[in-house]
Amino acid sequence: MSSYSTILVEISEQVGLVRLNRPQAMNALNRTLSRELMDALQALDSDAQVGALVVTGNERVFAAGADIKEMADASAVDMLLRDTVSQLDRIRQVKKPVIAAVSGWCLGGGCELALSCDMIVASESARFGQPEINLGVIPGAGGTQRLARVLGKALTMEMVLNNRTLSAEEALRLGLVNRVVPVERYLEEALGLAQEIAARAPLAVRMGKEAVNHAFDSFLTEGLADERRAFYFLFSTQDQKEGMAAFIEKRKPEWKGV
Ligand code: CO8
Repeated sequence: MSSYSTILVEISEQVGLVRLNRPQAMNALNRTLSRELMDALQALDSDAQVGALVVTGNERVFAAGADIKEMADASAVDMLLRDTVSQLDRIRQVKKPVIAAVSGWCLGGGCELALSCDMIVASESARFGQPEINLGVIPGAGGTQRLARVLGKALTMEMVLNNRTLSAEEALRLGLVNRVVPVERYLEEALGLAQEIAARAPLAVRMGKEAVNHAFDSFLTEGLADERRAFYFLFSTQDQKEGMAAFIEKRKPEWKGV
């Protein structure tokens, strides 16, 4: 497990902890990180000593989304062939409960990763958003589907179409997160919750997770596939090239609608 370059993994008291570790890039989910994260989660899932998993970033950022620099010049076909989204989708195969411990920015693919976990423990500084519209694209790893299921249509539209972000308190009130605690305690709180669940009857926990997920599963697979196709398609537009170049060059994009 020590051979990962973009994450840190540890196991303690029946809980497997994965820390996203690209602080210089705000934990942006590049291809290596996405693959390593899912490899680690699957390895922990099949480790008999582990009963629950926690995914976290650092105090300042959970993850600022997919790596814009890695995909700025990609064509739609490049995106389809790389299919990084399928990498992240592997989280749906994890059988043990996965808790996201979120502090600071939780944006784009980072927000989608947190939403793919079974529960979210947030620090007071957590901020959730889907800023893809600023880049000339849309969420690609489930944001449109999972946010709509929890928040409903009105607010999800604002988030996806106009980069409306949610504070930790709003996210708690709206049912997106389980708990909000001071920054100093968010990881400890998530680990504590994971330890409590890990000490419970393993098979009942597994079936419980599966059963709750079934409540959300109908049409999810279809919705995810539609969203993914639209996300990849947008890489054939000039606006995506402009939007991502503008982010990297730290300027305002000029949209052309082509
Ligand atoms: N990708 C690549 N590099 C990034 C990213 C990113 N998503 N976010 C930040 N960085 C880099 C910056 O370019 C900067 O690098 P450098 O020092 O070389 O200039 C460094 O991280 C620090 O960032 P900032 O200087 O911008 O830090 P600030 O504290 O001023 O701002 C923010 C922090 C608000 C998080 C800001 O960095 C930001 O807005 N980031 C981009 C957020 C975003 O647009 N996310 C959506 C990306 S698209 C996406 O996620 C689509 C998901 C589809 C599927 C996922 C598959 C994996």
